[in-house]
Amino acid sequence: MDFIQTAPQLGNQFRDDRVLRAFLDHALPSSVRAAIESDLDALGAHAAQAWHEARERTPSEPLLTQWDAWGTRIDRIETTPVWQHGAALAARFGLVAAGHEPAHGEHARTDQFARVYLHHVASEFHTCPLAMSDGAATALKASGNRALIERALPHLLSRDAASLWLSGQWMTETAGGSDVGRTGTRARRDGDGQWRLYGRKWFTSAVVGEMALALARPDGAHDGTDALALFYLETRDAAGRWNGIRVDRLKDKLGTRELPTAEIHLDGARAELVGEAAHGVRLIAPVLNITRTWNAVCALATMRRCLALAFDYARRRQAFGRALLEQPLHRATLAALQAEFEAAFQLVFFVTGLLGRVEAGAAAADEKALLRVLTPLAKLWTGKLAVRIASETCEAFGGAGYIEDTGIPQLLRDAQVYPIWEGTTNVLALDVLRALGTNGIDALARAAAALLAEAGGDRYGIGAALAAARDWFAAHAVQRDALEAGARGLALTLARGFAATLLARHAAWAARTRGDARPSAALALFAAHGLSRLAPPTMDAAAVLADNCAP
Ligand code: MFK
Repeated sequence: MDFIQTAPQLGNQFRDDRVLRAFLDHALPSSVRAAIESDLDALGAHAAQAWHEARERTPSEPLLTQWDAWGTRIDRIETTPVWQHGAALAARFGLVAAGHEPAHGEHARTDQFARVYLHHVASEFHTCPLAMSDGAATALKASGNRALIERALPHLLSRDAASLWLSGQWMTETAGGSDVGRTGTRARRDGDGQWRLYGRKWFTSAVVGEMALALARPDGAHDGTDALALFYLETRDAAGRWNGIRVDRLKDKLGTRELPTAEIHLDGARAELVGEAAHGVRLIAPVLNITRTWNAVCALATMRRCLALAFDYARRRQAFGRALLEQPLHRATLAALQAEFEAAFQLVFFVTGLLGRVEAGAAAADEKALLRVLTPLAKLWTGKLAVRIASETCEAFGGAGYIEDTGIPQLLRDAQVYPIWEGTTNVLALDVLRALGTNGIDALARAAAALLAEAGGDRYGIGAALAAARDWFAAHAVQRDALEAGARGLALTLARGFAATLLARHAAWAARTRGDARPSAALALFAAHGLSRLAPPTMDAAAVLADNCAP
């Protein structure tokens, strides 16, 4: 009989997640921790079950049918079975609502994002429209538009699947991808004073949702970002007919294939202004920051799934006379990835805690500035890290990691969306510059110093790495091109350095309260791979190499 390798197994993804459990023990009051335990346990069980069930069925993808048999345009999108069950799970576990409910005060966002983190991989990226719905609820609250708040929030934050709404965030166009200021969609008032939208949106991930927030340029407004206005629209009328929306096609994507991302035309869609008839990017910024937080949490969830599978497999798989996990090089490889994950985990969940404090009105001014800068830092670093860990996971499985029905390649294909969605790494690095310039760099330095004091010392030169980044920022502040050219290195250094301060604090707590040496070991490994990613001066060399096509 030929040898048959046993497949990797996943246990309850809450019970098995030492890092999540210890973080929640550390960060939450015991009453909140106890109140959410059973929901997290159920989500952890569902995550494992969904993984194993997915291995046993043929993958399915959404389907767009544009015309019925008699020639009527219908634009019907059938979603996958997992998506059809998505609203029920989202409502039952409050995947959006928990972040907005007052029961757990400033801990609401930590509770919510622990749920999202456990559910994400099992959801087939149903978390994408949930993220945008959360962003829309947050932006509408911030707008103060009472009519829209009363109309949409009870649906967006519903715990009843029958009344739960999903929202889209319709920004991206053919000319305006990152440069949203090039938006071509027009907004025009008809004879009744009703705003109507006309134009093409090139990536709409939630056209199956009930509403959307969309940017458009009111007729007569000038070019550029600040003249754009933010509009609210519902996708269908009371009879279920499309509201002036045509679905041109679903995108053929590298990953996230269960997510029906569409190209659409707006052809007189009825819409309401959210605020003034300008400054729409400022009004939609809460959506950006919330979805970037979701992006970071979901990237973290992919890393955790990869590591859970890779470690389990390394215990099962024998090579050269012993389990892979007993092989020094394989063990060192996985441990280094685990260390990166543990540092990233501390950063992302620190951001969720800070968001909860800011929204609950419990935060000082410094904490608001810190949240503004840590949000893009967490998003950009975890996006890159998820791809790296997913790629290493494929390799850790050898040939099996390249075979579709193991489920491993999909983790890599899906992970590649994290650095792209919601702003690429470079766009986010430039956003970090925006945030650093408005008190962010000082807030970050003060917070890092306080965290290192709590950690009881700085054995790995974390303070020095952050100080060097701060000096680099100050030295380049007036050389805009040099500042931008080095922005990615600066951002990665700040993300790694600040994550290290958080991991140091957590490691000191874990050692003191439960004699757990693993977070300290993670910190040592993380720091050993270097905290600084500051770019050496490369402006001139980059300019020369830009001409690399000439013979
Ligand atoms: C499972 C994972 C969950 C995630 C799912 C998400 C799926 C969503 C799919 C998508 O929709 S992806 C499309 C996402 N597109 C982007 O993220 C756009 C990328 N481009 C940017 O982020 C640009 O930086 C931006 C368009 C926001 C601004 O570019 P500009 O034209 O240079 O604008 P400007 O003048 O710098 O900023 C305009 C205003 O917004 C300024 O405020 P004021 O009007 O008061 O001066 C900025 O300070 C403010 N602003 C910009 N970014 C901000 C912000 N405010 C707060 N937070 C921010 N992040």
